Amino acid sequence: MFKMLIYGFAWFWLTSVTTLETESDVEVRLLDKQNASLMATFDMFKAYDRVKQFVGDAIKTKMTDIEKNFNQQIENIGINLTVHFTVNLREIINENEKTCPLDYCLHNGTCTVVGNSFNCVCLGGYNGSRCEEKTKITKLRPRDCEDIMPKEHNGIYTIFPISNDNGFEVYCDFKTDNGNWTVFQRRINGQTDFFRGWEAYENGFGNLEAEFWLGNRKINELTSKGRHELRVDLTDFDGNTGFAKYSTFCVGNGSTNYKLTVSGYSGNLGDSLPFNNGMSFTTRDRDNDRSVINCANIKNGAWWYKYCTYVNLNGKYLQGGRIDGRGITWYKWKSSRYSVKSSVMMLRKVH
Ligand SMILES: [Ca+2]
Repeated sequence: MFKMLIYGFAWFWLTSVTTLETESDVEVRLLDKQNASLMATFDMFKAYDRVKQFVGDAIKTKMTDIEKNFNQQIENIGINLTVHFTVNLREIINENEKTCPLDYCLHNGTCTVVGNSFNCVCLGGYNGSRCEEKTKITKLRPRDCEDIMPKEHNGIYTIFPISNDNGFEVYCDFKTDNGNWTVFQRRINGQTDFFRGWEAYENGFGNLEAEFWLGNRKINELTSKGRHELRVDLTDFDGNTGFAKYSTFCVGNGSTNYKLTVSGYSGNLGDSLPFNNGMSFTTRDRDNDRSVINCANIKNGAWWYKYCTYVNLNGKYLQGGRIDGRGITWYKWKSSRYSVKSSVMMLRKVH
């Protein structure tokens, strides 16, 4: 019926638009060129978007100077009216009053008018343009440095090894040798005392940004699941550098006195570490080595001493590479009497 009226009276003046009590109807009064009136009632329960826009404009501008626009709209309505009734009148009115439709934002979200559209600010736990989606809660708990994202900067990150729900901080190296290394020892200037007892080595000490020992308990946690490799980087006082990698590296738990498992050498420092393979950790106050004396005291450090060692990276920091058997040494690189300038030990999961 409506369609017929539109084509039959295409040159009517539109004189007023009135909203009826039922939200789905709009009453439109038309006049032809002889001022004969016609009242048309639109079923607006689901109005076509362009009708919605047009009627909104009509209300807002109080029916002035819209004849031309109306005629164009009428043609469009005539074609699409039965197909595209999608918006109820309440929304039309709300838009013209510049307020949000009732319950536009779901789950108690807050709605604001932005230009010709609406914006929802959702409560915690919801997102989406109308707060319709429940936010997926994903726990970001990296197990090691490999899980850290993004990997832009070397530095301190909190990780959560499988056996540790509380997590702890480590220094991650994302640059060296394809990255993803967890650094567990660093010597650079001798400002941190490494001649310490069992408890200190068990729990760790020092500054992760500078000199430190991460701690045997944490090293055990980091190497207890899956296979890991070890990398050691050394620098002498002339600026020469060298490295050693071991494709298998594991430190046992406290019941083994943090026993070392290491094998699979590559690098240019020389293969000096396997001598310590299978040994427990020894500190100056806990002698687990095979020597009649305590190697930690002789070597001024703490290590997986046997009787005693070819590698002593927790030894005494000696300025200028001074010749001293208690220093930070790697036998096959600089003998056991040259103390290096810097030492870094780090581990990484092997896939
Ligand atoms: Ca001993």
